[in-house]
Amino acid sequence: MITRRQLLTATGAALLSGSALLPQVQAHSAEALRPAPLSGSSTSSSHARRTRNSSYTPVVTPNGSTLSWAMKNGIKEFHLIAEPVEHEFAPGMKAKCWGYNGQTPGPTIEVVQGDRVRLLVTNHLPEHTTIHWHGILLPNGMDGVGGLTQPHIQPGETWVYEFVLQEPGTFMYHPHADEMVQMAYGMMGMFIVHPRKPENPPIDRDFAIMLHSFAVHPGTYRPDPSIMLDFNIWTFNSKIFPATEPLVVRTNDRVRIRIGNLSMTQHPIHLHGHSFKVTRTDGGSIPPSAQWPQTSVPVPVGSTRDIEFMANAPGDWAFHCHKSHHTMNAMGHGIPNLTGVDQRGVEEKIRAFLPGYMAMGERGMGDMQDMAAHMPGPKNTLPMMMGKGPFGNIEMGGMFTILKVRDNLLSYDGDPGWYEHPQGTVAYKLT
Ligand SMILES: [Cu+2]
Repeated sequence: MITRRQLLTATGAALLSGSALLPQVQAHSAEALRPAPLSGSSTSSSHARRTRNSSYTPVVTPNGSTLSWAMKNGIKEFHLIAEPVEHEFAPGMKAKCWGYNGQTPGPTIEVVQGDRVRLLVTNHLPEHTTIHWHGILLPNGMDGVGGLTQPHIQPGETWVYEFVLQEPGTFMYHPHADEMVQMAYGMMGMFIVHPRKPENPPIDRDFAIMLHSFAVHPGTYRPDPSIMLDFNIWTFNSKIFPATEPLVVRTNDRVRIRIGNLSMTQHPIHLHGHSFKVTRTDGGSIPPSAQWPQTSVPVPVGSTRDIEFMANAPGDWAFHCHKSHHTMNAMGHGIPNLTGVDQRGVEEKIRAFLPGYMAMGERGMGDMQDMAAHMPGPKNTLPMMMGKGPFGNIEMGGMFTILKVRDNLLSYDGDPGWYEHPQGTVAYKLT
């Protein structure tokens, strides 16, 4: 069988290099060797792709964006504004968060190894802040640790960080000032450095996902920074399923997913239907001889993991944290265990005090999603599960999304819908 890549090579990259639908072709073309563009535009998550002037496949930040920049005398200049953000985790639940440039996580910073960057940081928060560039090798005074390497950035002030990116990789940024509060409110972002030399083999689809958790008690709107372990909102790029955007790829695309973790617990991130290798951490690249095949990667707190694989299996593949509570939403927490308890009689008595009370979970909790649909819950919170699939409820929320691998994809934009299974390839009921 001829693969798509072989076909493209055979037909000649030049022939196809103008097609926006075949971004990977341009990696092989002369266009890829042109100097970097003079300005970068802010791209919405699913529209990012290799442009004619870049030597890399732009990273897609699902539900997020990439920070624009301007070239000033050979320096790439970025501007981050630390500010309060009204954030929606999924329809039905909002919170008063803090972030950068109107969002949590902040926009992804994307540069090339060897670039000199100037990062302007303006503080529109009610208290002081700083930004630490996590994992990046830089002069000590640019490290952004309030009190240790610089005075704090007071409200209204703009401070400047300037350094040269020495190593390629997946890094992060976050405050090193009142961390417990500022990070609990959502202040963080990804910082991606592409290698100066185009990658071989090239990456066709490159995604960035920041893992985080929030404690937003039902009926409240401000994340609780005093919570240390018992969070109730577990997020991919500060969104919970089904509000998490799917990862859309073509069959046989070479895919990288960069995962950062600035929550307070480790997350084993699991991909269905594929085998991947961990190619890099925020400490550097892992030599091929030390990479082993995996389907789950533990992403420790305060670190990043890059995974790479060939998306060689068409379908809708779950991509999620393997801690089962982390694929549940707020109302799955701190509930009484009533499995096996016959609650007849009790239900009516409780209803006299709590109108609308319904007995929960006598046969397990699989019925809870349907119950939640017609049972008014407390204000500003979400039922423990709320996904819907082509075969019924997907009984998850939280850190869950779907890798959608398609043979005949015309565009990476938008959601291609549910996978249409070839006949005879779906589990069936014995009759
Ligand atoms: Cu987890």
